[in-house]
Amino acid sequence: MLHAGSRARINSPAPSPKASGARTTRGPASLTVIANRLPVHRVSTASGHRWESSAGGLVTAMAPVLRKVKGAWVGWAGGTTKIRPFHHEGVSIRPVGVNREEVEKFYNGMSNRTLWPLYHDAIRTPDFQRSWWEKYVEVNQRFAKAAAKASPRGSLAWVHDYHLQLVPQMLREMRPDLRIGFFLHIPFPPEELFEWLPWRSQILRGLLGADVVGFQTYKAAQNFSRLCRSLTEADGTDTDLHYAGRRIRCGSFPISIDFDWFDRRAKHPQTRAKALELRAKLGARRKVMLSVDRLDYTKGVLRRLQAYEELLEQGYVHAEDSVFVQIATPSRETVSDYAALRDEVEQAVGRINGRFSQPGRVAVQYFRRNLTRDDLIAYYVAADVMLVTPLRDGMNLVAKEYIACRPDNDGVLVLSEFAGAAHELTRALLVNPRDQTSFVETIRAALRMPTDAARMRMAFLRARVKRHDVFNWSEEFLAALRHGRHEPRPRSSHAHA
Ligand code: ADQ
Repeated sequence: MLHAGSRARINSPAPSPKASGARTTRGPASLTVIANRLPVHRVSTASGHRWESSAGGLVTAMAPVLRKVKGAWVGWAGGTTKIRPFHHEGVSIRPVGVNREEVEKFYNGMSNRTLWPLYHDAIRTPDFQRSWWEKYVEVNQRFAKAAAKASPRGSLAWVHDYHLQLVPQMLREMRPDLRIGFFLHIPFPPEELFEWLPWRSQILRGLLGADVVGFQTYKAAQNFSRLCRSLTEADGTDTDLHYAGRRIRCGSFPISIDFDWFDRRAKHPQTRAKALELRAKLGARRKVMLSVDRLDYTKGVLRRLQAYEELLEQGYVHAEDSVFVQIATPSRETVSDYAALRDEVEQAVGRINGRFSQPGRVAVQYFRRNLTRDDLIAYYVAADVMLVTPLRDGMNLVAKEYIACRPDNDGVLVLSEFAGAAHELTRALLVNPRDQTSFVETIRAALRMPTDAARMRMAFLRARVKRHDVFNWSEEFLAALRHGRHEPRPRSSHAHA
């Protein structure tokens, strides 16, 4: 998903050869992507500004397909100034205007204070405000209108994420000739949580406007289908619903990364040199543990720090022989829960360092900033153990990026059971981050894992992510959308990573 600002400053990865090669040649006749954010961001220059491609999985996956079919991308540019449609690298960019009040109510309010926490196990209590909902409806209507205008007759429209759940139905009413797909990047909650939503049936009906509704996991698809059967007139099975005289396919389409691109960058001599330099700075003989997250309460940063503090407290690790590097991207800082989280994290880092750091040996290295792709990859290459331990996450691409950056099959991934990625990456060390005792034990096991065992696990993980990369993901979704067919993978088929 493209969060405002979350990836705007990182370098765009140059697409791997697959992106422009044979695997994307079977493109659709024409495609419109509808996502909250545009795939470009504005960069100021001496003579004004220019548009640059944003980084991130969705842009990497969709840009080559869109270029090929001369498709369009409907989205918000991030500010409140009016921007005219333009072309960028062969893609028609169709900006949707969002004014200040709408940013507050549609984006910060309904999207990020109602839907985001509700869909993430209500880790923070969601707030329900009618005025936010009204703006959500209005802005969704605007996106639908822009998509209707941008889409040629009989073409495909692919709507993304929780900000735009009403768009499929709205677009269908305006343009019944389109085939409409929807993909949710975040979890879809179980019935007992979703039912809190005052606008629950409107949201379900909005999604049922699509021909294909895709989720990160089979469980999420199942939650959706069950809710549709109990709260709307839809009937059918977990993967095949009938509603308003139409057939709607639901299924899991786990998103992935451009594996080859990360793999190549990780092997590059410059990256290797940068990683060595990092290791030398961190302490060449120290074990390096790494976490990379948006600073979001779903990512479990505090629990991870607590587990690390216990490791230090118990004397299982010492600042002389190990270091934990936490890289955190500032995110949604105008929302109060996020500002509070930042304070709590920074206090915890200060407390741990105050207790356990040694002269020249800081226990927790904390960086609250965006890194360039190359710097981020150097950290992935430098880290002995990667801790990806969200309390709930749709997928989590960081876990897959770390795997792609371990061409020598070394390194150990500790992964939360509550990340969508855990359904595929079963050879990681899986952990329940709320169970501090086993969390501490799992980190110890990761630090002490014999090299052969670690290599075997990593080889399996790499094979899985290489086989199922982001191009594979978009092809599968578009094939289902074009042909109305999707062979859902049973959970067990995700398990042979
Ligand atoms: P996010 O919640 O943003 O995405 P994630 O999947 O981990 O989470 O993606 C984060 C991306 O930002 C990664 O590509 C990572 O490399 C990058 N990033 C993080 N911190 C960074 C930093 N400090 N500097 C530079 N880059 C940084 C949502 C859902 C996820 C789902 C994705 C895609 O919440 O569950 O995997 O969409 O569907």
